Amino acid sequence: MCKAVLSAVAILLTLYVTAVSGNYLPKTLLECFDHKVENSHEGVALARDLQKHCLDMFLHPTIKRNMTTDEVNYLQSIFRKIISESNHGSRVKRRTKLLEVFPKRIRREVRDPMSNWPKYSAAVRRLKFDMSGGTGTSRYDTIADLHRIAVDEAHGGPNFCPWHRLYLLIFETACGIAIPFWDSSIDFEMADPTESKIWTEDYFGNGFGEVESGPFSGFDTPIGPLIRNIGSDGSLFQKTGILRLLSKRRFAEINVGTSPDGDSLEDQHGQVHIWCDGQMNNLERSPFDPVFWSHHCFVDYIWELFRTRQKSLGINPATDFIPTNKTGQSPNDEARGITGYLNVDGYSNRIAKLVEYKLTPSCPKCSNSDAMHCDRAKKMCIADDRTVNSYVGHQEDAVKIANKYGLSNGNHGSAFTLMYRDARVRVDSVTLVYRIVRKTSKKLYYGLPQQTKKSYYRVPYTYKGTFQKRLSVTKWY
Ligand SMILES: [Cu+2]
Repeated sequence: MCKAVLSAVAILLTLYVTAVSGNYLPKTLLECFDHKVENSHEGVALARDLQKHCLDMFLHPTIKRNMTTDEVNYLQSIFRKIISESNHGSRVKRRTKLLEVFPKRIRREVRDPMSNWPKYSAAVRRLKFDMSGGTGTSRYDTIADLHRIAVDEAHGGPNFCPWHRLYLLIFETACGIAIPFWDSSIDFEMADPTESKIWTEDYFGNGFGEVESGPFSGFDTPIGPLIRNIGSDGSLFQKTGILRLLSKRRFAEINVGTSPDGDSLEDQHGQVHIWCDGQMNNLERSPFDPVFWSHHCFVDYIWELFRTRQKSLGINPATDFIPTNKTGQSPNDEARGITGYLNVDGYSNRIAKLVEYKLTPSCPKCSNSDAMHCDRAKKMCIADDRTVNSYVGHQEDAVKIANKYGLSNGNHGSAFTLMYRDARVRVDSVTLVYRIVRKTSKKLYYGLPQQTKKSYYRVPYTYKGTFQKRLSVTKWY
């Protein structure tokens, strides 16, 4: 009780001091409001979701929790499965029966009817709500948390590809079914990729606002409900960019920091994270959006195409290392968080052999997919428009969140760095809306502890007129 009073006083004091000193909003919160809403043209409902998302990010401090023994044991059991599976090929025949751990991992494009998307996505949902560990953390969340632990050792250097290759195997083993990859260059070819059928209940669920349709609806994450804001910034994979990578010979030429032209697989992949936004645009927490697995599976697919080409050029990809002084990124360092594995295993042909990739759909058939078609002029498969807008509005009470978590400043992890702005993303000058949103956000923030639901909902509507006007006149491409 006393604590509650003290913290309430502390909050009021903070508000008073910031008001007097002229810093109206905490910087992180202001930046989030500004950036998200500036880049959003989907109307009031989305703006409200985004404002709430900013509050969530602000109010949830990063929990540096340690894994429980049960969680560690669970992960260990998965590692052991993969180890025995990868030993399979090198052992004598009599062990064959014993080691039928996993049916062949055949990975296909999400929208290829053979990809088993319905089965796979159901398995993901099962894992998300699998609380059998009894620790209050679902099996999905335990695996997703590994990424936060390995942020430094798995990004910004040569270990990006090998670490994520092992990471995909872990998730896939837990699901018990091959991960379908998302070739986002199929969507990039559309006039407006945010209209792709992939953002419907048949595939990833809605791309704007909190995810409330499809197999991942209602997913909660450590930084609030699962949310997306597709096409606001960044870029999807582009065929020209992929071909550029595939024309290189050595790993160092496609690696971030060592590629001579500043182009790398990791940078290109980061653009897609930014494009999806929400949890996907949070370096530590991105695996909490299941889109992560299919996106990273495509990154791994590109790497495998690269490796295959290397072999044809007489280069062994399993030993094509780059010297690095980055902590935990050397080939013989342990793969961070993946006990029993070294980074070198991620490069190995033994691990690569566990997976078989089917080529991404191509013309004229485009795998007979119901979500893409062959453009005969361009000679490439292009994603279909969804026929209905899958966005479902959502209303949440900011007061509840504030009361539950208290107004503490939170550190929510660094974002994927922005390399360049793609001309096709929906960014144009929104000075007027921007100014109004700043004002309403300020009100929203100040009002948090006492504000009634009614006045909270009134806030976004104050700029409704402006938004609708802009929607009718704005074309982003
Ligand atoms: Cu990552």
